[in-house]
Amino acid sequence: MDCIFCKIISGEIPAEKVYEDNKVVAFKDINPAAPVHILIVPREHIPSTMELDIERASVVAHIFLIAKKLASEFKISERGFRIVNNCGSEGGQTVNHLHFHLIGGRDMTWPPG
Ligand code: D5M
Repeated sequence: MDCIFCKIISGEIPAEKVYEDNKVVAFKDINPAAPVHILIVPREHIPSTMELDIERASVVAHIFLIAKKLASEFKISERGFRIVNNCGSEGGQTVNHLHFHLIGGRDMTWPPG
């Protein structure tokens, strides 16, 4: 499958991995939007939130628990952070493999652009 995140998960292309288990992989974003910018992705190729179903939805809860753990490890838990999922072209999704951005280490603004 021609999916860049599947290739990172399999090790076919390099990435700075910061966590992995049997369900998810987390690695540093190649184009960081903040001092801490980590992507957390399911090992399974789910194209976007729109393809989630009840059988696979539990991976999202797992991703949030890993985000919490990484927020502590990367020392952004005390001041706060943002978890972002972009879905579809108007949502700003550029890689069609479900992923959550963990972003922190600076003040955020609202609404996002
Ligand atoms: O976010 C997709 C994100 O994926 C974007 O912030 C860049 C990042 N990206 C793309 N290619 C790579 C590689 N090879 N390593 C690490 N990070 C990568 P989206 O929500 O789809 O706009």
